Amino acid sequence: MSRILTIAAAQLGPIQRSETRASAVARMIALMRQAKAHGVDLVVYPEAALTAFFPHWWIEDEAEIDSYFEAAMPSNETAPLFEESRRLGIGFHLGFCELAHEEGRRRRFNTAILVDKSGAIVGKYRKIHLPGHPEHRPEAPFQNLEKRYFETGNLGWPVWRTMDANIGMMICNDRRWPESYRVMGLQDVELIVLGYNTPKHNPPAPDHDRLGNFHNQLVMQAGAYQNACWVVGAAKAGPEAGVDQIGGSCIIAPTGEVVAQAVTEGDELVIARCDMDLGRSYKASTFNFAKHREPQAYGMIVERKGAGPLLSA
Ligand code: ING
Repeated sequence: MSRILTIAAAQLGPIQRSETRASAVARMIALMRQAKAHGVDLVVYPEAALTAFFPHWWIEDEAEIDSYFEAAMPSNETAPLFEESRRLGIGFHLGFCELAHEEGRRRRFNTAILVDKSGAIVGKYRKIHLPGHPEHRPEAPFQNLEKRYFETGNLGWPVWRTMDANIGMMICNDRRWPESYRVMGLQDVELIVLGYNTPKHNPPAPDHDRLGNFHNQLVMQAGAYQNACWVVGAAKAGPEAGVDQIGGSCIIAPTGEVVAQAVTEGDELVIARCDMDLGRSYKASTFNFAKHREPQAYGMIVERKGAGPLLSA
């Protein structure tokens, strides 16, 4: 009996600074209802899907910063999404900015949750690779201040058994780092879901801009193939609060092939039937980790943060 999950990457167009959470949630519910008509089991929404991506601008007022965070999940504004999930019997992934109170202090994370078909939160992940810079760069056309507004995620990369599959999460910049996939690959992950906000222009490296969509797919295809798992990426796309962001939401098979992708930069469902057993032949041969990996040779990957002296020196 094959384990088919029909999955939708629910790409969102821009959420402007003036747009309310209620409006964003209404857009997401509309996509969830469309997904139901296609027999979808799991809907993947983007990173920071409730508001404009505020790390793109410098904010000093603490209350204004907190206004982009969720102090509860679900909250009054997001409860309708959970209720619709339960009513339709559809699970979902949601990226949002989490305000937590742990170890006696207020803590801010770039977070994602996995919700099952009963509307219950199965798992939570907090973004580990925070790109950009903590300081204000007034000369740049926009900022990327995730290192200022968020703490590094402290939950690792867990994998959960739900919907009869091993499902894990990462967030945006995590997808560019092979370690993110491999930690989950070593837990026999079968599906990784992620959201992203990726500007078309990268101020510190404008010569990379022409390759934005290529790099987006390259890293997810590599991660999928090298860990024999499905990867689903959902963009917050289009011109948002003065920053133009790539779309390119897609569903990638354990073969490394892109099986479905977005063709707009707005709200768009990208749907595919995903056989959770498709990675088995790779995990039994090419990527049989237990048989072929050589961890004793990999020490440098964990011991060093940045590049260091040549082993041959
Ligand atoms: N955004 C971007 C990302 O990793 C970025 C940062 C943009 C990196 C362009 C490289 C090039 O997709 C987030 N939110 O991580």
